[in-house]
Amino acid sequence: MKKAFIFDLDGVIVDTAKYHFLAWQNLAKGLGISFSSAQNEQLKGVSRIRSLEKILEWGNTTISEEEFTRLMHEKNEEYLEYITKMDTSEILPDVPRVLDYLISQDQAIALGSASKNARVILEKVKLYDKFHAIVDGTNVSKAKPDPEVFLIGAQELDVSPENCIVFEDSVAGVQAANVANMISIGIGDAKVLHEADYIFNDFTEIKEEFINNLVMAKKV
Ligand code: B16
Ligand code: MG
Repeated sequence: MKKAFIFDLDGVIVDTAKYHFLAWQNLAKGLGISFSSAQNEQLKGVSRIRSLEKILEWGNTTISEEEFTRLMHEKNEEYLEYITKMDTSEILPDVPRVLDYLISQDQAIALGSASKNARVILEKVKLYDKFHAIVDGTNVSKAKPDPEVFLIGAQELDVSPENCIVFEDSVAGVQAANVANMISIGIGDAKVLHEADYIFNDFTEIKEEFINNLVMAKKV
């Protein structure tokens, strides 16, 4: 049986949240807004536009449309400086093992990320070639929890949604997978990701037997 395994990027394959945080923090500082790492948690899986809107809301600040566009560009320029230095050492534990096992089992693999920089990051960490389809922030018009990003991935792989399995670290991403009628696997804190069908701290806990069962499983 062929299933499609759809991976989120930030927080699942690599931890780019720390670079987003550095760049957003600098931007917030320039606006006189203080911004904590707890607040950064709320930006995970959230689009670039929505992230800036949230930071402005937290700081009770309004800016012009031109300033908004300029700041988003500036933030991304700084973020790009960090990610161009990334290499394979930044891949989260056991992600290559799981990807290679899926490939050995002839399963379909897609990326489903909100990031417009996803392709650059996958190239930097040398995982680009492992994906049969890449759906990212440049392909979608609706942000998670809307299921668009995962539904496009399923379509590109020609696999029906109920035969898709999504790995996600964000609440919005887990919700998007559930709305799409896909099996959702939360990667991270079980208290935060309790809406997922299965939850693991990281990929070191995901064994081949579990993957084999997923290949045979049906979403109920
Ligand atoms: P960019 P994911 C998301 O990636 C990040 O978690 C989120 O913090 C970021 O704002 C968003 O991508 C957009 O990223 O500015 O690079 O387009 O978790 O969906 O892989
Ligand atoms: Mg994520």
